[in-house]
Amino acid sequence: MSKKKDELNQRDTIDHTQDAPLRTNHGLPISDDEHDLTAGERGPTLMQDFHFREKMTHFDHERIPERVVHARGFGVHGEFELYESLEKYTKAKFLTEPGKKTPTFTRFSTVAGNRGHSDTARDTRGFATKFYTEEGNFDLVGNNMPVFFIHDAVKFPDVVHAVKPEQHNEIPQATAAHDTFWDWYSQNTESAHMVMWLMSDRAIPRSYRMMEGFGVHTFRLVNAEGKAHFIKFHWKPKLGTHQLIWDESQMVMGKDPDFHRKDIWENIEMGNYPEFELGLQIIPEEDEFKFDFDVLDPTKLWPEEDIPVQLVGKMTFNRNVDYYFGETEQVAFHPGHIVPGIDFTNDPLLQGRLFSYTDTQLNRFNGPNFQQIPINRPMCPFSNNQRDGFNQMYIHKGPTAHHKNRMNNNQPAPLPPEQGGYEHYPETVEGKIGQKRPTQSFDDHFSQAKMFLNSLSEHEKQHLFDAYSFEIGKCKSMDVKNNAVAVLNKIDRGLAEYVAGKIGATVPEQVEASTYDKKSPALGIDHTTSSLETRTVMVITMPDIAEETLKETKDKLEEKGLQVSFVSDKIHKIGETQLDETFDTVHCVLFDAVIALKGEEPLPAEAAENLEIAFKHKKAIGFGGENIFDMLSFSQDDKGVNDIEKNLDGFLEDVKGHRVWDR
Ligand code: HDE
Repeated sequence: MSKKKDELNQRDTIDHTQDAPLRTNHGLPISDDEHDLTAGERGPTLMQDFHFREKMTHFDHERIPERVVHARGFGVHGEFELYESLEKYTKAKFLTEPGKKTPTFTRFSTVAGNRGHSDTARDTRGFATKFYTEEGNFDLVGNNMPVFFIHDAVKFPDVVHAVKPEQHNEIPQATAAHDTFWDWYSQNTESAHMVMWLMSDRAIPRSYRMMEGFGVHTFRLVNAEGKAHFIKFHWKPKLGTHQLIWDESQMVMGKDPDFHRKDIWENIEMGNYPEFELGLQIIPEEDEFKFDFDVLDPTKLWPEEDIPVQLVGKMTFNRNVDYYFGETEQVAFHPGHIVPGIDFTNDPLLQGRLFSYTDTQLNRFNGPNFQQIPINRPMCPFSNNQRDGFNQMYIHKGPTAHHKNRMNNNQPAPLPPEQGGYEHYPETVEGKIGQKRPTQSFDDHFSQAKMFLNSLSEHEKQHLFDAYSFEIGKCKSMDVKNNAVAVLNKIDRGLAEYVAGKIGATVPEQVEASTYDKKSPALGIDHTTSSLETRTVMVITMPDIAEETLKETKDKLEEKGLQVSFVSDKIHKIGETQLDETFDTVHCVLFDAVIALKGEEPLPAEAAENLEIAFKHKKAIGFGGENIFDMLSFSQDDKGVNDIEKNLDGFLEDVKGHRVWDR
């Protein structure tokens, strides 16, 4: 075991892969780690067994409170590289030197479930990135949806209480499909737009590598001359944005609760580094009132067709964590961690977040020194007069800890803005104190919800209709169901009627649906890039298949970037080729496509089941060898079913298309 500085990150590490004697935390070598100290071989245990006491006490304290929201998460290291200087808009150094590389740490998360829940629950995904810049840490604490449930921070505890398991019985886990959430929804209709996103395919991503990220709030970029622009941050995945099917994601929750974290972990281990481009939407301050949405309202998005997303740099995830707890669990994000050249706006939700994040860390870490934990420390030098507190990690040398001192030449001294000291944007503010929002824009809860619906393809729309039916259908109270449908009636009559028909609710007589007919094609996900890269294929393999066929199939698929698993009824070798998995250890829901290679022997029932489910989930299906269709409800004439010996390209085309939607 050796204790040293990690060169890349200047972090303290202990390398447990090296040989080292077992010692207590105060350094004493231990000679027995298996038996408690007792008086006599069969006698009582002694209090003086300091090793037992230390080991057990440490174990008893191994957990810290899980995050009150976003408890389940997965972190990855990366690097951000800027394409071109943004000095026209900002003086932030990591955004003004073309080609500059900034280390990052990103934590993806689900919002509602507990830490031990499963990855593929229908939920918003957190997408929080810490940039370790030379001017301090900049945290972009975003989600995979561009809007939020509320516009006033004071309502956050209410919406979270409503979506979390109900207080009397702690049921249900990690889902909005219950009465308190839909009761919230019907009484707080500013959620109408965000809930559209939550009921859409965006809420069940195929992979953390295949979803967009959004900063949600409007921030300000401020350049060296003090000129400000309103901006929104976006992350665009190079692999495109892709979804699971709801039935499939429910099955994945059972078959592999770690589906998303495994997917990103394994791809980084294989060197398939996921890439996301950073995008900016920019509105000059003088255009603040030119739109039919309010730039300060986080329940509204800026349509990309009107305000294009400019791609300004790329983040590459290139390293997994060494220690989940030390890095992913202990990372502490804060939307208030900004650097010169980036500033806040008066978005009331953002302002509320600026309070909440430090407060929550005080609860998680039992004191203010969590910033000193390696994953949270800036990589640039830092110094101030803050001292002491629980778990102080540093030896602060010298007698002074007060600002305006002569004893230490007033060090550490503030830096004037010209030399890089942070200066708040001198916005002129005027107004009467009160608890009102601008009614025209903030009170329009349905136009953009309708725009979202207008912009989806037919099958995305159908998924959304079914998601509402599932979620509201899970409620027990007929009042709650009727009230929720009454809100849908204000967005779209067809949606309200469909859901009501499915769940036995009543549609209000009066049609009140929004007439907003604008579309924003960027809101659908069908058009996004799709590639074969890293797509996974389950190859069902019968024992009498020739080894040559296996090798050939694997080579051809891997050549195109696909990841191949041979699956059979038991682990065995065909020739020298080792089969990877069995029907017990994997299932078609964990793959993008399925191929069945059949010889003379009949297809086992498990193989038929996997093929049927893959077909139902609209996955590309390939076959080779003897007729596989005797036991199946579909045939080779169905869409997305290809003989890979005759038409491998057809199969690959279907895999690339993500799903065979028109099957
Ligand atoms: Fe958060 N949020 N949030 N949030 N949030 C937390 O902070 C909060 C909001 C987001 O991987 C908590 O450290 C309030 C919007 C992410 O560690 C807490 C409000 C967006 C993460 C908190 C919001 C987010 C959090 C819980 C409304 C998208 C996970 C643990 C005023 C822009 C970060 C923690 C990670 C976490 C409060 C709204 C994103 C309690 C009060 C909007 C990605 O402080």
